[in-house]
Amino acid sequence: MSYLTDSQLKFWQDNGYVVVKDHFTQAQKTELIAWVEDMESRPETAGKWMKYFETPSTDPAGRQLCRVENFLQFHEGFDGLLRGDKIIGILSELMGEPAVLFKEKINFKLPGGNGFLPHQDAPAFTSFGQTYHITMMVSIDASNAENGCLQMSPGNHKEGMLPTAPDGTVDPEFAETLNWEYLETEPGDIVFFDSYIPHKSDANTSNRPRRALYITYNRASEGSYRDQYYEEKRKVFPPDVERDPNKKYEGSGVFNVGNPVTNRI
Ligand SMILES: O=C(O)CCC(=O)C(=O)O
Repeated sequence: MSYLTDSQLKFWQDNGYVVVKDHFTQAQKTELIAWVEDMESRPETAGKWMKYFETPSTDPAGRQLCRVENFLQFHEGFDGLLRGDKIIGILSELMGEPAVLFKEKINFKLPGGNGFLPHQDAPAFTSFGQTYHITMMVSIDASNAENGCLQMSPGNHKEGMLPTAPDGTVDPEFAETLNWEYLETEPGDIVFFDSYIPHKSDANTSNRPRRALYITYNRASEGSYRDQYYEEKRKVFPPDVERDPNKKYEGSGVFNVGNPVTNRI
């Protein structure tokens, strides 16, 4: 069974990403907003979903939610959808073999939320020996240049690891030489992208949230490491609520590549 058209599959091969427009029904889109708002409103709780915060560009003293991770085991709806047959089927078609969910997050990018430096995801996902991932971005709100939509460098997924800065992002001078395209989306659109495609985004300068799911999958043949990933992340880069005030959390390394989470030590 094929979920994607030949032209979508060709675009994927050539560019390292593909957009599936308006994948969800209106009822599903409404439900997705309610699920995202449910996760947003849940209190910071040690040992459960992981909430991360940033300092918004509009308020140097502010603390603003930028991300929730590790929530599938606490949310039946998200779990059923993101590990369900249809989504896994599409990911498996893109992978060319069975896929398994690796990790999940919601990026909130609320007004004033910061952008992401140019990066490839691959260096952040190598801890368990996996060699390849695909991330599915589900647009909850419309995204555009003003609110910090994704920007892709099409075709450069074929170049392997690009010159990298010490923080794991693409070397800034090299990044300047790449071709970048804004990828504007509507609610319910899906963008699938390869773990080697360079991407980045700007800050949200609008007065409305730019919320999106980022769900990452790997080849099932390379193992199922979601639980270990979050176990390790809790140790190395825990959410604020789990931080020991006497401990230093420097070297968040692969758990904080190119993203705006404030490292509150
Ligand atoms: O949410 C964004 O603007 C970009 C997210 C991103 O690049 C990432 O999570 O790797």
